[in-house]
Formats: sequence, C-alpha cells, structure tokens
Amino acid sequence: MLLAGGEGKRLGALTHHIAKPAVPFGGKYRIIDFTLSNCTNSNIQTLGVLTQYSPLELNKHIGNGKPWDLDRRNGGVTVLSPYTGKTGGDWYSGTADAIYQNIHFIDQYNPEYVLVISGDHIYQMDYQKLLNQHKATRADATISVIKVPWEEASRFGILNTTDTERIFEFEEKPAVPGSNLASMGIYIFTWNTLKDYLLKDAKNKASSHDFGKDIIPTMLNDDRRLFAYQFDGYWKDVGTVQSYWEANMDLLDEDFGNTLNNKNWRIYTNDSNFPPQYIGSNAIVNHSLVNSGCFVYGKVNRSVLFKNVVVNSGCSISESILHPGTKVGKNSILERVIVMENTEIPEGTNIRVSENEEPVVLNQEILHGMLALTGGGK
Ligand code: ADQ
Ligand code: ADP
Repeated sequence: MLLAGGEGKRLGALTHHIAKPAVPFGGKYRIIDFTLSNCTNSNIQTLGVLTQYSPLELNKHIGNGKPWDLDRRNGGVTVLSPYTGKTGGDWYSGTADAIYQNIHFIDQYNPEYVLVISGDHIYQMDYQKLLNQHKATRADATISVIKVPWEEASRFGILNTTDTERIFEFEEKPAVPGSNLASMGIYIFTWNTLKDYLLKDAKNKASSHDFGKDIIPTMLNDDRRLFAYQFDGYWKDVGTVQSYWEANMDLLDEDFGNTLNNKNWRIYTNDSNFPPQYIGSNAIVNHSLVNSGCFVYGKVNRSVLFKNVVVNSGCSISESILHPGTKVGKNSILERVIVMENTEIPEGTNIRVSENEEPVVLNQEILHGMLALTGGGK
C-alpha cells in the first residue's frame, strides 16, 4: 500500500497543483517512480496507491502501471482515492485512516503481510529483505530505519532498539530527539494484527489516525513485537524544498549518478518521446543531467534539465533544476533556483540564491511578483 495522498505543504508552490509524489525529479522522473520501481524490482505484483490531494497529474502518470510492469490482470496497480460514501466525500484523515478505509481492498487478496510505503522518498530498496527479516523475527511490525543527521532528527519518527533490533522506544517527531535512528515510514505488518489495530483506532475519537502518531505508539504500548530493519543505502525524504533540491543535486554525484544506470535496479518512468537534446556551438555544459528535447546555447553547470528546456545564449545556470518546458531568455543568471513547468524567464533575469538560503521555487506567477518588486527584468 503506497501512501501518496499527503498535502506536501512544505514543498510550497511545487505542490500547489501537483501531488508531492508526482513532482518532477531527476531530469526524467517523478518522485514516485523510485518507489514504484522498488516494487517492481522487489517482485511485488499487487499495489494499492492511496491518493488524495491534487491527484490528476499523479493518476495520469501511473495510468495502468505499464512502465513499472504493474499492468496485470491479477493484482497490478489500483489507484485508491477516498471513496464517496452515501453522505458525501470521505477524506482520508490520516495515513492509518487511508489504509483503514481500504481494508476491503486488501482483504480481497487475503495477504499474510502488508507493506506500507510512502510516495515521497528517493531510495532503492529490496522489500523482500525487509519481509524476510519480518518473518524470521515473527514480528507484528517491522519498521525500516536509518541514522539521520541529528539536526534533522525532529522531523522523523525516532526510535531506540535493543541489540536484537527490537524496538522499545518510539516517538513521532520529538522536539528534543533522544536518538538519531529514524523511521523511514516504510513498514511491514502482519495483516491480521494491523487490521485489529486499524479497527480499534477507527473507533478512537482522540486519535489522529496516523501510523507514526497513533498506530506504532499503541502497538508498542501493548508490548507487540516491533522490530527495526537497518537500511544502509541512500534514502532521502524529499518533503522540503531544501531536501528536494539536495536529492536532485545528489544525482549529479558521479558515483550516485551510476545508480540510475544500475542494470539490476532500473528506475522506470512514463516519459514521452522527444528529439535528442541540442547543445549549441558556444554552449558549455558541465556536471549536469540534460533530458531530451532541450536546446542549450548558454552555460549550464551542476544543474538538472528536464525535457524541452531552452537555455539561450549568454545565460549562466548553476545548481538549478529546470522542469519541463522552461525557457530561459538570453543573458539570464540563475543560481540555486527551481523553475516549474513551462515557465518563461525573461531576458536578463538575475536570480542568485546564496548557499545558506533555501533554493527559490519559481513559476510564472511568482516570477511576475518578483519582477514587479525589482521594477523589471533584473
Ligand atoms: P511524514 O513524512 O510526516 O512522517 P506523513 O505526513 O504521515 O509522513 O505522510 C506519509 C506518506 O503518506 C506520504 O507519502 C504522504 O504523501 C502520505 N499521506 C499523508 N497523509 C495521507 C492521507 N491522508 N492519505 C493518503 N496518503 C497520505 C512519516 C512517519 C515518520 C517517519 C517519516 C519518514 O510518520 O515516523 O520518520 O514518515 O519520512
Ligand atoms: P508535509 O510535507 O507538509 O508534511 P504531508 O504530505 O506529509 O505534507 O502531509 C501533510 C499533512 O496533512 C500530514 O500531516 C497529513 O497527515 C495531513 N493530511 C493529509 N490528508 C489530510 C486530510 N484529508 N485531512 C487532514 N489532514 C490531512
């Protein structure tokens, strides 16, 4: 069950019209492609995707699941939007409620275990390994965990384990974290046990119906068998503009970049066919990802260019992310900027964000506001 319905407020303009998992990522992909590809590569053949906010683009992207080999007659991918009851729309009030409202969907398959994952993480993980540990420890729930930088610890579920990986402490987003071992929000549950907890939680008026805030703490309190699965690969929750920008920049790292090329762990996507990128005679392109349909006449350094981006002559683009169809007018300078789909940047624009500030997100509207403030194209 792939949770893809969060509002994603912290991504600001990036998620005004697009659900967070559908936000373009890495020059060719959308954020959710990493998780969908993990499912395919882990041989998971039945997947429910729970959507809610601005699902249009996301639904279109997933389609029948063909790019991820999830277009199956049995199982495959099913998009589960909050169902409309007799009394009108019934929103998923939290992550646990989203699963609760789809108990009937899960029960159709009569599974022994259910994997619960998020649509807004960049990582490559074999869920079979997580499942193997879950079975071996006869756990009620296994939570995938990773050490995070201490200064970021308070935006995660933080836990402590014994030396057999049994979890004895868990706190969702603690103001003062007592450890930097974080829940990755990736869980395997023994379905019968989870179902009991979901049914109980649904009756609890005081609950926010969230895995991190309610289900996990309640299970722990009941002394259920909760285990941590230590993940040692790359993992990033791209829930903020800063982390979204960083994760894109990480792809430019030569070693990391190779992971997109890993023949044993392909990242699949639904990308249309465009002509090869054209690099003009005076262009200089370094350390960047450039997708098809682009025209580059200026300078591009440490940047990610999605399809159909035009960088005109005299431009200097660095540490920036240009979404599909961005057009940058002549002699413009962009540094640490994220430009949203089809934005036209006027000639001579100069936007540089310093290293200690959060990268700026631009779309046509924001750009007009900025240009009005500075009285023109400078
Ligand atoms: P958060 O990242 O804050 O914490 P949360 O807001 O609960 O996660 O969202 C998790 C996933 O569920 C996201 O993919 C989101 O889009 C989706 N989602 C949110 N609300 C939803 C709803 N009502 N319906 C459907 N989908 C919904 C969680 C854990 C922490 C852990 C971090 C790791 O609670 O313990 O550390 O993930 O990123
Ligand atoms: P952010 O990146 O801003 O934290 P998330 O994607 O994590 O955004 O979700 C934002 C918050 O909105 C989460 O706490 C989630 O549980 C909550 N949420 C999601 N759907 C609903 C809803 N229908 N009603 C109320 N809160 C919701």
